[in-house]
Amino acid sequence: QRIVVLAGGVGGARFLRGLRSAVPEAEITVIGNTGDDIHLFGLKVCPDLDTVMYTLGGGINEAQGWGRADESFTVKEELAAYGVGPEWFGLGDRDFATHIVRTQMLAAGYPLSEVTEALCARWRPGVRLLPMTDDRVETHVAVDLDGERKAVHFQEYWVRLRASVDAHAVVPVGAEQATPAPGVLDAIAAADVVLFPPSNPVVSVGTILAVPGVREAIAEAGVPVIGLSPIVGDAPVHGMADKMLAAIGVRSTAAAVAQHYGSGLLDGWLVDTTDAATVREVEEAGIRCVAVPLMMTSEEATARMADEALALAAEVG
Ligand code: GDP
Ligand code: FO1
Ligand code: CA
Repeated sequence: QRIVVLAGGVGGARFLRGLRSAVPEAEITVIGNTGDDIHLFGLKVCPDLDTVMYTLGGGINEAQGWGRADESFTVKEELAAYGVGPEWFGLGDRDFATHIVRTQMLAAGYPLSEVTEALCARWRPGVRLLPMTDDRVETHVAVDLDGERKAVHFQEYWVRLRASVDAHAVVPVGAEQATPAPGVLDAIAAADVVLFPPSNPVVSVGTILAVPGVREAIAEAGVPVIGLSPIVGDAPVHGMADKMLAAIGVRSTAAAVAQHYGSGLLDGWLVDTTDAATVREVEEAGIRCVAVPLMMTSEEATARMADEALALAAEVG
């Protein structure tokens, strides 16, 4: 079985760990979001790709969901002693090594997809991890700061500002000119099923779908497309995804997110059991919908979610 998953960071990575254990024999290709990528201290940082790689490779800080386990911050402290920031983004010593290797390979001319493959040779995530594109795409968020409308990098909005101000627009800068990374369209065309994990619908899955050709390839593949809601009971399970949904005029409910993806893209949608009352609304929008427990409290619970998604795929397919 060939499974393609469009993944962001923490939500995508945790789901993938459950999927991998639910179907160990499946060939899983992950198309990772690179809109969160940022250049810091001259280094290229890819938070969502790294979160997937570390989580599946056993190197993640479990409590935090991102960054390395057993981390120290000596380099960051030394940079701060030189007055070199930003101080609001926490890069640890172990994590720094990843960004150094990545930046060195990029400077030598390797595309991000080959760099990611090289990094994964160490972590052996058990899935094929592809960046959505080798081109530079950076999500920017329009906000009002000091009485002025400004566009800030997504990480600045999310990490420095903690999404404390309203977002007026979310723009994946560069996406329109980007092309899918090698292997992305082929993986979609060869897939038996495409899954949208409980990732951020706007800045994770939405950004991947904004790369020209990806959405079309999914529609043309003619295989079941199944999503799992990141919204449970009118709020994101973690984080501030509601801020991003508000920016694009979508309510923070499981049903609204399903309708935002739309029946032209989605065949099936899983909502949490607490949202069972919304199943009808989703089905009336032409999307098959089932309510099952969607809290990723353990790998076993997450594997059950993956099984439910694949069962729904078999049903609609
Ligand atoms: P990010 O890049 O680190 O923000 O991660 P993703 O975009 O992959 O996923 C973020 C989304 O995961 C958030 O909007 C959360 O609501 C959702 N999420 C996190 N944990 C859970 C969970 O246990 N269950 C569900 N259904 N969603 C979750
Ligand atoms: N998230 C934070 O909230 N604060 C941080 O200092 C931070 C550092 C960081 C370093 C490396 C990395 O791969 C991820 C990191 N993240 C941090 C998470 C990252 O910003 C994610 O993109 C967001 O949480 C949302 O996707
Ligand atoms: Ca992300």
